[in-house]
Amino acid sequence: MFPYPSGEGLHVGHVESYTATDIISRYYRLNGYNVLHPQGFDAFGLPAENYAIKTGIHPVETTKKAIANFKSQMEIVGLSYDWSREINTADPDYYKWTQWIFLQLYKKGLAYKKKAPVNWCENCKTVLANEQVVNGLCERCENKVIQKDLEQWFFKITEYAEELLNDIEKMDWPEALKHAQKNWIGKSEGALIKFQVPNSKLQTNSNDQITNNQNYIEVFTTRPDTLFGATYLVVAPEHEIINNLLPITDNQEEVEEYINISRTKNKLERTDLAKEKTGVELKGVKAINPGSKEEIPIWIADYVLTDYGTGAIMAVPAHDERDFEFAKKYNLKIIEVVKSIEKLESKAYIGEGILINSDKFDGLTSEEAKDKITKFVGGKKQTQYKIRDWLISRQRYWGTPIPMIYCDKCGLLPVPEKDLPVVLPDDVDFKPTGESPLVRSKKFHQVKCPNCGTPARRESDTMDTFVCSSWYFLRYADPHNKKELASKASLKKWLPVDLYIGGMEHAVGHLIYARFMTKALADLGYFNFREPFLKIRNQGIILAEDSRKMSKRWGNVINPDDVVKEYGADTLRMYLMFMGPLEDMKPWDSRGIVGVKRFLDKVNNIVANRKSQIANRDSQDLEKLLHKTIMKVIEDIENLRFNTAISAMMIYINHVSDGHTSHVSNGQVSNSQMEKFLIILAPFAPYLTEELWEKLGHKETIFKEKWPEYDKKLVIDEQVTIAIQVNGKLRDTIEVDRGISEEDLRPMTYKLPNVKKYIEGREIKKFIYIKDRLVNIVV
Ligand code: ANZ
Ligand code: ZN
Repeated sequence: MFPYPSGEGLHVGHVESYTATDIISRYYRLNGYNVLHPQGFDAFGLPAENYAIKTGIHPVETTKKAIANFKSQMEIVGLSYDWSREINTADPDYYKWTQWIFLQLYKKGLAYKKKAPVNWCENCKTVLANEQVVNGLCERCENKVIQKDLEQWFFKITEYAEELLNDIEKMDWPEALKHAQKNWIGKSEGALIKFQVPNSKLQTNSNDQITNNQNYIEVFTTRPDTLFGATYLVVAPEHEIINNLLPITDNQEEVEEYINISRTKNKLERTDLAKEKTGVELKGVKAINPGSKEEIPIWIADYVLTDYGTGAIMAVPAHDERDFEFAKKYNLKIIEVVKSIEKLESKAYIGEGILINSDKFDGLTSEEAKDKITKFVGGKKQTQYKIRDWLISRQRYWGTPIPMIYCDKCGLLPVPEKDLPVVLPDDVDFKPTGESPLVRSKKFHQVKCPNCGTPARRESDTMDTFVCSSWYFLRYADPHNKKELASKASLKKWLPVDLYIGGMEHAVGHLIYARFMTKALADLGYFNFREPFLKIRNQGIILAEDSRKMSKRWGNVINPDDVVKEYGADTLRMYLMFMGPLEDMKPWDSRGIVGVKRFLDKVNNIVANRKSQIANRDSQDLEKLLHKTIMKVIEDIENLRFNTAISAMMIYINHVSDGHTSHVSNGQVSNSQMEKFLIILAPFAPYLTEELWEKLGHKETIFKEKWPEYDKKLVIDEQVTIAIQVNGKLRDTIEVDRGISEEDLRPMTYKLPNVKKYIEGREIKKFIYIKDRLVNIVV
């Protein structure tokens, strides 16, 4: 995942994931593959703009500086990127295509403008996508997010909800990521059911201006089987029908006051299960339960959301927790309609079961009743998703301008493709006011209508930066193409992405947007694949030495530059890979880094200090260990288990340098053995291995070598260790020749003192032998 080029520079988390893909890339190149390992910069965004507001330095300047710094840091840690394919989302040559994509989506009806209640951050003075609201707070500044009714641009991601859901299982992704996406998409199957609101005033109202004077309320329910237990209706405070009902309620003022208060609350405050529910009854108006034909009251409550289902629910307090709590508080009727096994008095029974108090449906199971009751009342089946269309417009400066024009005569018009890019002006006062700063750039804002030529206005909102990053991987295939986003041939050659590594924080933002974009562009005919990332791995967060999150506030941030200065880039790379499994959260440990440094020093010493004349005597033990090491490193790299690959290489070097259990000593390692070892170490430690390669007399770079093969015969152990159990309990182990027969093994096990103790004087009932692995003696 490409970085946002912040002024802070690269942090160790970046280096962790970038080293992982660097090792993979170098490994596959050494194995003869063509590897595309690109890098670029997600350069638009709020931090640069906020910094500009504070200091007056233009985001173009700060971004340029930050990118230069990032690149030099990336070079220093030895990341083998193809810089000829570098991209920058804030570059007009790039965002021309972001705008072009917008236009294609617009033409397909996948981009639209609509007035809707949206998330608004009063501090950032902009709207936010749902994915950018975390626990009711702005992801950026952690201020409270409120709802506002605003005209905004959306991408119709909901049109792909079902496919986005279904394709998840086909991917090689971490389970946690799959789970997060499924929940975010949030599919529910249920029914739409209409409740009549008979009221003479409404029905005789022939005022044509009221277009929504329907006399029913439609609800979405996942439990139509509980219809006979629906003792009241609840509509969201924003529901349109309130306009129709308000004139005929007896408590208008009270209702209006309630609606006003609920406007100040955000989604989390409204739906949090732990919060006490509030509501107000529309007094004097009733609805008819279409099952029982009973009159039931209508309430307004803000725990019902306007943008889910129909914005109205049938409340079944006996079987829904929120409804139960609400009914208890306001003394509303509770009718049990699903028989529960347990007797629940202070709680709703939310499970399914056998129907009761449901007239002719009594005795049916919930499952059967769902369909039957829906049919009986003329309802219809409905699938509902939690995911909302993606709100992509922002009232900020530092982003891709939305390529649309407003003409008083011709209305809303797309900028003709030949006029792209719509370039971001630089004569702008960026102070946020709630309106896009672009409005204040006359040269930008005032244009001629592309249709009739009269003065018109440009759209002044910019796009969410997640639009820029929703397609960037495609551009790597053909980054300098002036005519197309990327040529079809290049897309076919390089995409989809084989391996994508980044943080889990992008689970439901970036990764859903990129999937949507891929599917939409595939449908527009640009390529055949429908998923952008075949394999994803999330790197774990690296904590500070004190096991807290690294933060300026705690003063515990590890700066990669400092580590490189003190220990070298190879040590930093290898330490980050050695700390633990890539996906684990793990704390920094200064002693660990010293250990890695010592290992690299040993490798250096072995090559630098050896005498060439003794160097050509191979030792058989060492040769076998080398082949085993090569095999292990291959398996581990391919499975992204870099830490255990490094352990295996450390074991080998300990043997070579006579550090450990082995009788093999330094002088016995041959040149050819050392060369093979250097090649397998090279993806991890490119600097040192390149240097030592030269010391061994080579003129070409080590990265043009071929990955060494291992000999299958040499990696098989002749000795195996067999575990000996007595009655299933491990009592001893024994080292024997591979393939030993039961007859040979049996007497040997009986003599082992730890086994003898447990079998002496007892009858041996069974001797179970699993070849080369385990014996279980049953006495
Ligand atoms: C009656 C009922 C009876 C319900 C029962 C549940 C249990 P999921 O699974 O999340 O889709 N609901 C529908 N629209 C809503 C809205 N806009 N705001 C808040 N709640 C809403 O949940 C679907 C259920 O959530 C629906 O089924 C509805 O309550 C409620 F024993 O209808 B149920
Ligand atoms: Zn016009």
